[in-house]
Amino acid sequence: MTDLISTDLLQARNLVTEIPGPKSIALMARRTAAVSAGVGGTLPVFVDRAGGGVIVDVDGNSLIDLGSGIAVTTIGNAHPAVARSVQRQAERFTHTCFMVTPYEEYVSVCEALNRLTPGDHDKRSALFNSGAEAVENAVKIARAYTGRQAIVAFEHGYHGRTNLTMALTAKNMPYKHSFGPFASEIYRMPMSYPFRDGPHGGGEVASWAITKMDKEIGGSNIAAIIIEPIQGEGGFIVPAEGYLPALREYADAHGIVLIADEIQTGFCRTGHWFACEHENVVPDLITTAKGIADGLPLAAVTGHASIMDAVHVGGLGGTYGGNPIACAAALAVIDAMEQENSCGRAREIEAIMRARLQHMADGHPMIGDIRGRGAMMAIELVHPDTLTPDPEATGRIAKACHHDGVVVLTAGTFGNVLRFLPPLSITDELLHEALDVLASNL
Ligand code: PLZ
Repeated sequence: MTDLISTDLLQARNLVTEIPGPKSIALMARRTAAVSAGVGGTLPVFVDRAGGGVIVDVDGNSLIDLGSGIAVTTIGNAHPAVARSVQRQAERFTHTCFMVTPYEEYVSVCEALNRLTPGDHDKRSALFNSGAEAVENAVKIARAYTGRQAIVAFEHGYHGRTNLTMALTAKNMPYKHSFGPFASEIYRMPMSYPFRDGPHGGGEVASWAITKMDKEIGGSNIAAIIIEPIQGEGGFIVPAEGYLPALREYADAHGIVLIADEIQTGFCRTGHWFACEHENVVPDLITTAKGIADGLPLAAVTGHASIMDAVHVGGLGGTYGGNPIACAAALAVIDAMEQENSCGRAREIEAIMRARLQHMADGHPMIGDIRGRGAMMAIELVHPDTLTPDPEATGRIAKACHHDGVVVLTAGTFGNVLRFLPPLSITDELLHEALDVLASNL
């Protein structure tokens, strides 16, 4: 683990002021005066540096990072290989626009995506700037290929904040409220949610979703089914075994493009390169972003050559899509993930977290469910012995962890899920310490 972290960044939780400290408070006042109030905020501290398993704020407080910037800095923030690759690229050229004068780095990222994503069929990729933009393009591609319009999304799903992706996203607050009208031809289907459906609910939910698709839309009108193999913002909902394969089967039977949105789950986060591998589901298209480039803005759509090439020439693009610096970062990330066995590390983290969370649940009946895969784990908080969500306790515990120097995030349709997305570069010691802090705040 020699080259994973800048060596001068102490890997310890260390609070030298109250959270937030005076410098963060002063910056927060400037933020309030300068930044739109519409931009939300989780922690009141401003960052100076980050790497390994810590975020150091401007007051010198070192916080343990269980958020990875929402599943982005998977191999570790400011990973030295990424920093070097970005610097080298920035010195050569920062931008030409791939559509005007192309460059090798874009092609290399596409080659890597075509190789690493599930399925050994002939594939093509296209690069974009954000997750939402990749999702929008996947929908455009599926519509062009099928000549159909209807898009199926799911309860609790999250796909972004642009107009089309807001329509695909399930939750009103804060994502959609007052922002309509939304794009048409989007249909929302029941999602398998084992904690709430009961242990045998998976098959029933799948057949109900399929019946509804068939009766309410008609299979031959559906261009695409888009699903997160593990729902991220929705609360790390892992569908019951068999649910995703049932959708795959229905899509095959009706010529529907199955899109796996792996923007949050992709790139070793769940212990495989992509979460649909846990159930051997091969999607037709896959959207990626976040973990692909350690924080540089990059996203992609990858899939069957026949689908990806169905779009007319010039139909896909954008000024910055596949920016050379972002591509240089992605190539360093992919190389590091292969060399460092990141998928294996995600599984180690899962083993540690699952055991610790289970132990906490044994003593705290408010923990109704422990779920997730790899370094993507969560607990769902309810009023003891019921399914009634407890978002107040969730918010209170998250705040207490922040105050004690641990970055945790919340999620879920009901706001009652604490989710943990540590960078894979976190040490076991720091991970345990963060979990100690969590346990002390339950
Ligand atoms: N699809 C599965 O998780 C982004 C959202 C943070 P962008 N999730 C974090 C917030 O509150 O805005 C996400 C995702 C899945 C699509 C997206 C959208 O990716 O890069 O944020 O556009």
